[in-house]
Amino acid sequence: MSVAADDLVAALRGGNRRALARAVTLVESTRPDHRHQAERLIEAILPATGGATRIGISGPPGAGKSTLIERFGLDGIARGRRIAVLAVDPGSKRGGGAILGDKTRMAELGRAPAAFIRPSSAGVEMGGVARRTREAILVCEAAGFDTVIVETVGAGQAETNVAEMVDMFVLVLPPAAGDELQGIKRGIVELADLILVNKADGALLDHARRAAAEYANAMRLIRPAIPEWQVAVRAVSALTGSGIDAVWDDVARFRAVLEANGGWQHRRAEQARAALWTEIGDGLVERFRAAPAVAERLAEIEREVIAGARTPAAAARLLLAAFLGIPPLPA
Ligand SMILES: Nc1nc2c(ncn2[C@@H]2O[C@H](COP(=O)(O)OP(=O)(O)O)[C@@H](O)[C@H]2O)c(=O)[nH]1
Ligand SMILES: [Mg+2]
Repeated sequence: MSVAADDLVAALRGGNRRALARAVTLVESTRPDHRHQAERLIEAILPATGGATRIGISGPPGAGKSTLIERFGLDGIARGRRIAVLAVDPGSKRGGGAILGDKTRMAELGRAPAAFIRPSSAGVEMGGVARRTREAILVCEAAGFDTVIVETVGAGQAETNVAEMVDMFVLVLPPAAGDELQGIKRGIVELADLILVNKADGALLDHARRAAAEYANAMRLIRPAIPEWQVAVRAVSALTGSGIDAVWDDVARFRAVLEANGGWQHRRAEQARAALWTEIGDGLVERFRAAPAVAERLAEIEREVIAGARTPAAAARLLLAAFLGIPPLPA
């Protein structure tokens, strides 16, 4: 590595915040020369990574995720934790504004020397976001953060992707009962290791408690992903802080259970395997699109498929054969 790159690694390992910010910017960049530097950087820091508890926080917009992360983060700092927060937003259009608002909301946590908050810049397709976030987690770990929180801004695929890169997936829900709850897919609930029904304060207190009881009942009917871990459901208030500090105990218990049964390492190993195949898939598609033999026919064949003149399967066989320079496989 170059001297400048060595310096960046050393400063990062020393916990220097500007170096950390620069390193995250580097792994977020899509410029090919930056991409190359980022890969060298990750390689150099790899032995210093893996130590943090990686927590994903998802839930519908407005549930109070950012407010909760700030409260949770400040409680963690009081317990001696060092907290990094990464916000992930695959929605390129409305992203910026939402994240900007979040940043302002986490103002107190953002000022704490033991915290680092990074809103992701919007405008990149999902595959790119997943890789950037995985690498940003590693960078935060190398800088000495023992807790990395990934907040998803926006819904849908982002949540599944985040669940696949963290140790513990926490769902934050508004104080509304099951069928009132829109935009939350059952599949997402099934990914949760912990469910927090937020806004258990003031006029919403009873709603939140009732919703938490309903979710707890529903979760008991789902076969737990980890037999030793019954998904906990709590009514909390990010505003008053009620119940938030106890979440740190849940995190510790969860980690202890998974470390005892091998689940912790197993989850990470499976995530690494899945990430490998994602990278292979993305890399192949990129080369496929760029190959002249494909590029010159792609638009036309795509049109034929759209028009129903060719089946997707036959078109894919044709293009793959062109890519590989071999005769098309028979159907
Ligand atoms: N009453 C109440 N309001 C909350 C609580 N947590 C967040 N809010 C409010 O809910 C709104 C959305 O919060 P935000 O943290 O931005 O939600 P996010 O979109 O999930 O990140 C804001 O107006 C918050 O002040 C809570 O515990 N109680
Ligand atoms: Mg938010």
